[in-house]
Amino acid sequence: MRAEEVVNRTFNLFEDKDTAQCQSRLEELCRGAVVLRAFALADEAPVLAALDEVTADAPPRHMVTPGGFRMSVALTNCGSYGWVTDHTGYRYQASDPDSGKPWPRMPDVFRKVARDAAARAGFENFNPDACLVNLYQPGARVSLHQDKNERDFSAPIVSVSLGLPAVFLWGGLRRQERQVRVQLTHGDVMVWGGPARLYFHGVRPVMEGYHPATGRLRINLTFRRAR
Ligand code: MD3
Ligand code: FE
Repeated sequence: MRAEEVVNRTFNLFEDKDTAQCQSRLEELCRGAVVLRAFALADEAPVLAALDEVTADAPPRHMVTPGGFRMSVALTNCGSYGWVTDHTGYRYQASDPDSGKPWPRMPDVFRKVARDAAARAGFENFNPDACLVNLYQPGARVSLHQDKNERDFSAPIVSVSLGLPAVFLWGGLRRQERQVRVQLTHGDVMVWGGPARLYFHGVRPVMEGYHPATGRLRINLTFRRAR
């Protein structure tokens, strides 16, 4: 699908917002990319409790990109593998580079939300082995990139947004393609796979604010099959 078609289809969907919301709040951005509005709210309390345990075991930290830039997002991981970056490159590894310990195990409620969201979007039997936890303080952003450090691209990616809202940038297979902006709020879940799996994406700087669940933070849980 060409970028212009993606944009047109997206705008048509937005014009048709009432219809989209009636279909249990599932919005299809393009083939393979779905937003499930408020999907994680049913499990909000256990998700937040489990998140506290993960961040207590493996505290979020600012990593450095291979180019030498300190990321504005602080990150940690849970599951068998964690995504890390340093001056040598991006990769998945089984241990936390700060502590040398294995990452905390993936909480059952995380796995369940990710699996159920993937199934709702049409990807049955999603079995993530990695959960990246991104913490955004006001001003933090993620520049346009592709997720391509995973071994095989047949599994989808599931992303849970918590706390402060953010504007998500949704591009195409080429960096130059124009981007659609999607507002993501507390409890929204996005699922990408198939033809959308390698789309460029990013996050605009998070605005100052306060959310009862997370305080002055946006938190994103990104579930992937890494190995
Ligand atoms: C779009 N995180 O950690 S959601 C990332 O909100 C990342 O913290 C953002 O991009 C965040 O890599 C965006 C995750 C996401 C993951 C995979 C995608 C968005 C995607 C693959 C294709 C298109
Ligand atoms: Fe990404």
